[in-house]
Amino acid sequence: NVHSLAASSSVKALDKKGPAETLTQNDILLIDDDVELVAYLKESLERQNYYVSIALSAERGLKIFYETKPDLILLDILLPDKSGIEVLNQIIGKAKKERIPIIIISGEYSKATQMQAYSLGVMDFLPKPVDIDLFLVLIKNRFQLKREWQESIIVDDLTGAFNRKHFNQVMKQLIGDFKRTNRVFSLALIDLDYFKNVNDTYGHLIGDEVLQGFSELVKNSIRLEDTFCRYGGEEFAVFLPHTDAESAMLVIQRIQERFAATDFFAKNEIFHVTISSGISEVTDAENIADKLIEEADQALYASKHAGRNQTTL
Ligand code: GH3
Ligand code: MG
Ligand code: MG
Ligand code: MG
Repeated sequence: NVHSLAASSSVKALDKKGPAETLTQNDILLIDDDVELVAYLKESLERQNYYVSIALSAERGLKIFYETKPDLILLDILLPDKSGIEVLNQIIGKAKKERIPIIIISGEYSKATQMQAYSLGVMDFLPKPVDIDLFLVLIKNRFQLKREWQESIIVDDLTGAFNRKHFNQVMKQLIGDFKRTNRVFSLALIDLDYFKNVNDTYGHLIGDEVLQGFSELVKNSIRLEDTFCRYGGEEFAVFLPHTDAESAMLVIQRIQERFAATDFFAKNEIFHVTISSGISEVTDAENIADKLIEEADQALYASKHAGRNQTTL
């Protein structure tokens, strides 16, 4: 398993992947029973490089929605099996939570219907016949807004830790500080031990709870000026400004011991999870980010290799 750690060698691989790649979004779900219009809209959208899934009924639309998680939804009101308002009622909660824009396109645009749709939280209601230019520019705007929103996110949903985007920002900022003031800072990389076993034994939801419990513990164990990030799966990082590696080691070891002593409950039993960590400290002004990450990664690897539940400097 030490091997798989090296293979997945976390940080560098993740570092290469810019936000643009993870933010790719062009999947549109079109729910409408007007076959001619559907064909025309699909063709127009695909010419703008969107990918369009088609549902000619409400039932089919709901199925695709739950299975594929589209980035934007176009919804007709008059559908053969049930009303678009009913569809809206079913999906609006999830759509709002995940910021999936829903645009109503309907030949039934009475005030009452529009009121219903807007009250449920729809932002756009386009009457039929559709003006294709207005339609395309509206969609472009909605995607733009969504992208801006996504780019503003710096906190991980599950754990409340900062995400990798923020990790990179903090790294940059600390390096800037170091170059100006020469004050030391440290980086700790933390990986949960045998976490796959936790999932396999107790299930993914319990695994999620362990990640949350761990994150709570870390947040309660570090100073305000320290930054706790999740940059993938069950791998975390802590930046400790104005802290040398020895002091950082004490902080992380305390977390390691407290976590190992934390009781988790599932399947009528108590179980424990441990962490392995690697610490590095900024030394000279060249290649700071790469060096810091590489050294911490190597130290983490050493912790794993030496049997886990430990911290290496
Ligand atoms: P090692 O001690 O070598 O780190 O072993 P490991 O089992 O922790 O390592 P491995 O990388 O093989 O497994 C990591 C697992 O973490 C696999 C993946 O399914 C799980 N995981 C990643 N993210 C999440 C998550 O958000 N929730 C849950 N429940 N599991 C996750
Ligand atoms: Mg219709
Ligand atoms: Mg891992
Ligand atoms: Mg692990």
